[in-house]
Amino acid sequence: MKNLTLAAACGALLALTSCSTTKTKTADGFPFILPTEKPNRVLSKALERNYDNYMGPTPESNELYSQFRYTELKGLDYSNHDGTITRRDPSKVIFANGKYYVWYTHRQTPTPPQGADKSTDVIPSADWDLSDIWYATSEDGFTWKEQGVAVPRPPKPEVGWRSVATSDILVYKGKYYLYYQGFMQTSGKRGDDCPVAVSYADSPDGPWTPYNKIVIPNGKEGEWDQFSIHDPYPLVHNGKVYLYYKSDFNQKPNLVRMQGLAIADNPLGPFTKNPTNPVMNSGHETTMFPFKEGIAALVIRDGNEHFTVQYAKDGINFDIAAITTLMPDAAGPYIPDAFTDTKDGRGITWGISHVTNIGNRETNHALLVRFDCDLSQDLHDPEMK
Ligand code: AAL
Repeated sequence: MKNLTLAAACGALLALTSCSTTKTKTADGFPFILPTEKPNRVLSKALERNYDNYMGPTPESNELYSQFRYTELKGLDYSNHDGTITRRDPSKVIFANGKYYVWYTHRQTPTPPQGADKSTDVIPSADWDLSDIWYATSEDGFTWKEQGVAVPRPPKPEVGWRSVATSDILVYKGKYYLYYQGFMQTSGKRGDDCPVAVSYADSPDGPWTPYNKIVIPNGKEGEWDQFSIHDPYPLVHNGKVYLYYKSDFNQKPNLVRMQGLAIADNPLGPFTKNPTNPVMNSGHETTMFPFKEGIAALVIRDGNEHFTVQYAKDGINFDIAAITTLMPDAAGPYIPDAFTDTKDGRGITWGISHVTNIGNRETNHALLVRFDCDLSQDLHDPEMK
């Protein structure tokens, strides 16, 4: 009896559905069901934009739209969250020797950050001051084993003597390159000023040899990137090393950060800055990945176009492809084709990012988390149900 009722209900539903799909147009010819192609009629500005400006007219059809999920990492000890230990600004995740690797800024100081005026040789000014680059490995991406220091800050006056922070990894012709911010003064004394340095190794476990030279120098006086080159982010594209970075017009106005590109034939340079820099008018930390024939980018936090995912066929001229929310800060995705010079980038589904502003004013620090998303050609489920 129950089955019969169910069958009858299904029949009625089918009849209703087929009835409504036969009548798919309104009086003015606009379909009831949102068409995947731009309708051939006069459209409002919002509808025009819906078809012209994004990678698809709906989240379902837009492979660069995703929501984000977060999971606490197991295995990294924060003791009592008193702000004396921080882990932040993770690199991309790579897979080598049967496990995942991530590098990050690690600070362990007697006190939490105290601001530039109170900082000393042992008291940090900012969360990333007096830091070294550490690394961790994992077999499943959720439980991580901290392996200790990869690149320590070198003795004065070498590049990065005050702090080495915010690293990212490049694997190129069987060698490993870690790029990072090399601070030569306390962050916050004038601004957050630093150039980019690099160390290299034959294995992801090191030992790392510092190149001891600046590889991405600050811009000339008056240029947008005069004071800081932050968040170096290398990929292999068009047979070259494409290294994206962030700078900030001397941090004025404060809520604007932009991103530029420097290109080299070899990981140790020389790098040539793209003449139309900055290539991104918004964002904070850099997060790019090969997508189809071009490069996609997560644009978080600062600027008019924050909380967007953008795309550039040539890796230089970026357009907004999707707008989203709750994006991972300083995301370091796992990108299987980051260094293969792919012409059909598949996208990303997870990585490590950081959460800042943990604790109160006195114990401020950051921690690493895992994010999951679906910015992938292979498995696109924007809501990740
Ligand atoms: C981060 C990054 C850079 C800045 C500081 C530490 O979010 O943009 O690394 O220098 O903040």
